[in-house]
Amino acid sequence: MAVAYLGLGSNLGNRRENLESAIRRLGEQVEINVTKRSSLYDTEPYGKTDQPDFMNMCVEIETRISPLDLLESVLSIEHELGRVRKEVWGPRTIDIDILLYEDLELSLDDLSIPHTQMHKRAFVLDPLSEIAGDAVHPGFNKTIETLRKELEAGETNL
Ligand code: PH2
Ligand code: MG
Ligand code: MG
Repeated sequence: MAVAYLGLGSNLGNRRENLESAIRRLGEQVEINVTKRSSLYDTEPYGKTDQPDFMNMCVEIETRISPLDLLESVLSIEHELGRVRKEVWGPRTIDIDILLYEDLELSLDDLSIPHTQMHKRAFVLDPLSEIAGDAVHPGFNKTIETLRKELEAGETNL
């Protein structure tokens, strides 16, 4: 079994319900078990700021499926939950990002692991450090808790 971490976010409709539905659907996939979940974080929109606040969280999963099959699975759950892709970084009912997959480093057109922006985003590192503080980011060779502290202190990892 591979251990992977996903970041979830919602800023349209009933945000909490959207996150709960996404987690339920993830767990319903035959080859995915949701093994840990962080608490929920109410966060200000990052990047494109003129949109509603987000609710963010992270989950740990155990899975036998490959990263690309996992991507397909999360995209289909986003689609089922009514996500419409109108603009990059725009408001969404649900966003599910693959953050880490074991200690894999992968860079494809549609999928990069670790997620290329995760170390710059408190809305990812805060919930992720709750459930995976000791997990090592293979690109930086630093733990999630270290990355979280560095971001908080304004030390940038570019
Ligand atoms: N997702 C984005 C862009 N900005 N801001 C917050 N607070 N939370 C998000 O999940 C988020 C964002 C693109 O995926
Ligand atoms: Mg995202
Ligand atoms: Mg996404």
